[in-house]
Amino acid sequence: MTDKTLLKPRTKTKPKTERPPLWKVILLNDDYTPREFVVAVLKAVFRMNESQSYRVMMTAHQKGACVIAVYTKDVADTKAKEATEMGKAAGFPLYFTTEKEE
Ligand code: TYC
Repeated sequence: MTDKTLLKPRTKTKPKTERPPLWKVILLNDDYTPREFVVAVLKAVFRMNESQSYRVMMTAHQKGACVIAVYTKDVADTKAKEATEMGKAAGFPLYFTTEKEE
């Protein structure tokens, strides 16, 4: 083997790994769902602690909506549906939606 061969620059570049697009789960305010119930759903479905879920609930309460977290589309859809169903099962209009993150 010659030196020339050994000194040949490496031109191979590492291909960038594509990241999947992320989807936001958004909590919408309503006038009927009790605050404690919203907090309980956030804890159960989104694995938040008491203070995190209280802050998210109050933000939605005061501003109309609050982004909870971002996930891949499947996970975001499943969690939004599951959380909305918990409200529905208890007779509340609690609503969670999803939106693609740009
Ligand atoms: N606005 C509700 C009330 O006053 C509480 C609430 C907060 C409901 C956030 C939904 O996303 C929500 N009882």
